[in-house]
Amino acid sequence: MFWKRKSKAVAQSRSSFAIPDGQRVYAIGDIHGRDDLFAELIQRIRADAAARPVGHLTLILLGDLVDRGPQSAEVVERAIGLHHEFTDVRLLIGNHEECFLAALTGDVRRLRYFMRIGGEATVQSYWNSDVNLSEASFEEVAEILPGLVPASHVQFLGAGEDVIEIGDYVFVHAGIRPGVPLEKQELSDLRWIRDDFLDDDRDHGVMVIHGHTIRENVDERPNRIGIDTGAYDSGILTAIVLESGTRRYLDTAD
Ligand SMILES: [Mn+2]
Repeated sequence: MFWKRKSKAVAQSRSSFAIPDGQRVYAIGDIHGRDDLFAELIQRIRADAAARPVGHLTLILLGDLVDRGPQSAEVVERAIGLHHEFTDVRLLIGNHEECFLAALTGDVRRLRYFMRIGGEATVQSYWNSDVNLSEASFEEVAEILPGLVPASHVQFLGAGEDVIEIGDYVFVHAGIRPGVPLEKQELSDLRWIRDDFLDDDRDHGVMVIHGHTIRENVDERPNRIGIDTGAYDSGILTAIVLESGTRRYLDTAD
């Protein structure tokens, strides 16, 4: 009779993996310098949390806050401030944080590599110097950059974790080496692994939530869920929401 706008249903799937009752986890994928999307997704999480009060809320950043997008410094600043609003904020160190921190040691070779994989945008976002960045040599950037990045940012990123376990879920930046116990995983795998993890369909005993590898849509498999939807380029930043045995997603689309 009346035209009725179809309300956006909250797709929620039940699974055999669960987190303890009374808790909710929001885990956010690779942000890569898109503070606009980060702010938007936090707003959606804020609204979601207000509409559905819960005993304990954990907010996890899956890593790769910096590089590629234009606002890396702003993203890190926003991430640091989240604890004012959310009591339990946890950060995983991504491969891009690893390279950023390495570049801040003044090592020219590491700076060069960092800038090659997307760090140039990060350097730009922190660059507040009389020296013109486009005319600066790698040696000059390696020397100047450490003085331009606030100590609070270095400390925050450096204090990130490598593995987070909650209930039947494990959160890592890139993935895990299949068949290797969690406590024996190598940092290079946790932060960098791709096909050896992505193509492996064995049961890990836990559900692995990861970022790092871009897919157009959430990549839901029986043993892992990838939520890096390529925000810096696609404009879609995704969060997975876990509660008891259910999971759903929030993103910055439409
Ligand atoms: Mn990434």
